[in-house]
Amino acid sequence: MDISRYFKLYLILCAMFCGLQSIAQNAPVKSISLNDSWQFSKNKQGDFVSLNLPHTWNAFDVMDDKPGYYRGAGWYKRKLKLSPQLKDKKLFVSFSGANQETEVYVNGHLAGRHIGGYSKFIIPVSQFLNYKDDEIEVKVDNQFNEDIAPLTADFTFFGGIYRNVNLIVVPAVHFSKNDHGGPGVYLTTPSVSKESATVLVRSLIDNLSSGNKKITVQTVLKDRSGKTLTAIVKVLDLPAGTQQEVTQQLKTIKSPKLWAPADPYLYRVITTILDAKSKEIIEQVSNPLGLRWFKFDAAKGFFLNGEPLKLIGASRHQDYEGLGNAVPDALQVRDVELLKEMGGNFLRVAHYPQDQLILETCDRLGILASVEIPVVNTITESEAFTANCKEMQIEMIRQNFNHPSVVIWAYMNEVLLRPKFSNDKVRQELYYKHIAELAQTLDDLTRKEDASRYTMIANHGAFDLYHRVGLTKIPMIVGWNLYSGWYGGELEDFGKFLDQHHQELPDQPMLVTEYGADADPRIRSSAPVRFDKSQEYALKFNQVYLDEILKRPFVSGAMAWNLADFSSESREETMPHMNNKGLLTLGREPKDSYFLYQAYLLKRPFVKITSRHWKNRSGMADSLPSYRTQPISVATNLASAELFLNGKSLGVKPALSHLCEWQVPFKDGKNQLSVVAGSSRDEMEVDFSTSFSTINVLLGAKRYYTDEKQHQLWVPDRPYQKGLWGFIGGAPFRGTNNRMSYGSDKNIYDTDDDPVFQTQQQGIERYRFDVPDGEYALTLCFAELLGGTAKEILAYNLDNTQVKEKAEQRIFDVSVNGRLFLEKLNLAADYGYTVAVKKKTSITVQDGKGILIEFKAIEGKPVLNAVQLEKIY
Ligand code: GCB
Repeated sequence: MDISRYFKLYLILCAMFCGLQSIAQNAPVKSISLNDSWQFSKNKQGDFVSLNLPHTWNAFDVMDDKPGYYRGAGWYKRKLKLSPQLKDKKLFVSFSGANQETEVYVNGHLAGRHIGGYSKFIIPVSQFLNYKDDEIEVKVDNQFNEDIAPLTADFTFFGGIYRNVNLIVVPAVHFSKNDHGGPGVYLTTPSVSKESATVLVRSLIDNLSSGNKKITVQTVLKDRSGKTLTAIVKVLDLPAGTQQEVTQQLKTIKSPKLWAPADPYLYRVITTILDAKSKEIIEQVSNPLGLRWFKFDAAKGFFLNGEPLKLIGASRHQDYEGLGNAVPDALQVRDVELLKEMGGNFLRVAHYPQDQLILETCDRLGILASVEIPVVNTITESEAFTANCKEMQIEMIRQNFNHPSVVIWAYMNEVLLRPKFSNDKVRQELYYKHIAELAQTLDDLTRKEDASRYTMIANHGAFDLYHRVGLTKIPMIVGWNLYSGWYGGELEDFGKFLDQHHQELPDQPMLVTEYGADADPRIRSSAPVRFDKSQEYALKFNQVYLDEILKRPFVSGAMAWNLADFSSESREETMPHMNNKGLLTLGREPKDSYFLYQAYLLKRPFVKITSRHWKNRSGMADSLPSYRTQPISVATNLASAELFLNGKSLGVKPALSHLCEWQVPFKDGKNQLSVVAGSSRDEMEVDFSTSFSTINVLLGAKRYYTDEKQHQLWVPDRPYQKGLWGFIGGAPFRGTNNRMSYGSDKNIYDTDDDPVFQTQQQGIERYRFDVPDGEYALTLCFAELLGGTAKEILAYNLDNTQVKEKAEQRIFDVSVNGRLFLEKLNLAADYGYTVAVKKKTSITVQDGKGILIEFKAIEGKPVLNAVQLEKIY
């Protein structure tokens, strides 16, 4: 070969690529954040306050005791300082999300509106601008609208402009900003294998000018390091006022670097519009490109790039402690990082599309994902509802189309949870028919929009109903949200459900789209039971579920419900207004179960004391080991571990389903714990108090409660025993739902320490403390747990067999050491139902007599919910 010719060609190519690279670097700035300097008021004529976006008006009212939260309008306004030089450009305001109906006004003119709280929308504003003293006003309304999903759900519909807002400035010719919030450039990979990959780039280009334009569309493929691999150019005539679609096929990529969780290799595709003559850049869009292929197999599960891969991860809601859904970017990215650090490889973006950052981070970290629109629990049989659902689905698909992490588009969650028309079977059948039609419409639409991904519906465990209505067959994947051993049934029912229904639907790929148990980070138990909200029960629940999921190849994967605790305003329970099923707290502290997942999923050697946050403990000051001996569990992926207490071995324990457990005889004061497994270790200090100086006892409870705010430790009660303390007479209160084996799950008003008041000894006769002589402060805690206004049983409580509650008339006297302390106490009449009542007194204990509290019934049964004794001197 003529070497000089070869060299010449090399120089030409070099010049071309260098040119392309410099073009890419000179792309004009076109998107400017508009989050600052807003004014807000709930009333258009009212007093406005200054704030920055993102913002919600519900961050705090969702947490108060008053049922409900503000659902109505909010007004935002802001000045725009625009240079007159921008007059020849096209300006748009892009909202990443505002819940849920939005109207955008520019200088008093309605510029555009948007329906739906979870997708991006772009409003063209140029025609209303004066480039002098422009003002933008935005009305957002989160009131219930029967035509907009979600209608009801187990999460809070925070109102406001709660995601970022940007100003987009582009020339009259640009990638379409009028494609349902999508980027205007869409990548597909018709074929990918280890040997080669083909890539199609489809661009939508608008010419909003009054003249015809000749442009060049140039697409460049870059590798991870930024090196240009291939480039393609197309020249195009754009008649005035038209939109053109351009499809470019990139040169086949040989031996492509594949995208996978272990190495999420990302190429970049940079598409540029240039003036055909001057070569001046008009606009540029950059997209990530991950090359992978995948399939869901009904019998063998999920395959990525030809290899089986069990999908394990969690679902995510978008709110955060103290912020509602107005969460800064960094905290959102952190959520996906926490999922990755847990060893997860899948994120169910539930129950609605979330900020772009989430999927960007999934792309970058190698987390696969599903995304869904918020059709939850129920639908409205109206044309408008259907139209809105379709629009949401299109927005979701187009806006997130280029994320290689996405493998599933979903569109319904538990739509048959509480079917309407339960008193009219004929009408109900019609309702079911409409649900099936809506599902079919959304499924067809999704397959048309994107043939490269799978479709999915997530159902609750009522298999027969979903199957009969047709929802198990319409989507490509069926998702099951299963809570056996929580809302109803036993833990063992979970595996049975999977086997039985796989047999009934052998050709349908299956995911466990939800499973979980509430764990209040403040509650612990050495005798965990369903619905006690202890971290220990959640640990056990997750162990059973993970074991069952992992041993069945036909289960393509499973997503814990939920990555983090989240706001659900209408919930009561130990932490009212919250769903505590998170593996992380609302402030993203790991709970015990998070460590369990790490033990199941991480490849590197791992050992962690799961109850590491239970570091302040309290027990009984006696010689009985049962009250000083408390459990310690350790999560590990090694075969066994050895625990040391203050340097002394407590023995080696085998890891059973990734947990080793010890009963640890704590001593008063600091206890040093360390655990060793192979060459890995973990340690913690437990501060144990067995003193008589403070005793906080929960009556009728088998759980511990830590009140971090007041640094108080509450322990479960016990019957009186000489030399100690305890109740005499009565029985633990058991609420009227059959999920709880003790206590109530009602919200207790006027306190954040609901667990202190939610359990109770009913029919109590006496309470005795055999404490040494001295001065004491005694506090009795009460709440009437029976009666009050009947509330609707929340839909997500799948086990709806609530026994009708009967209020009890209850009047009693309480005396302390023979002196009347509370006379004719009538909790319901004096304070109201489920209200926290605390009565404090001081006592001088003399002559070794201790403290005797006596309860005398006048009507009904006396009760005591908790008792607190503090030694002053
Ligand atoms: C479900 C729902 C989810 C709830 C969850 C729960 O099945 O899909 O939205 O939050 O149960 O915790 O009850």
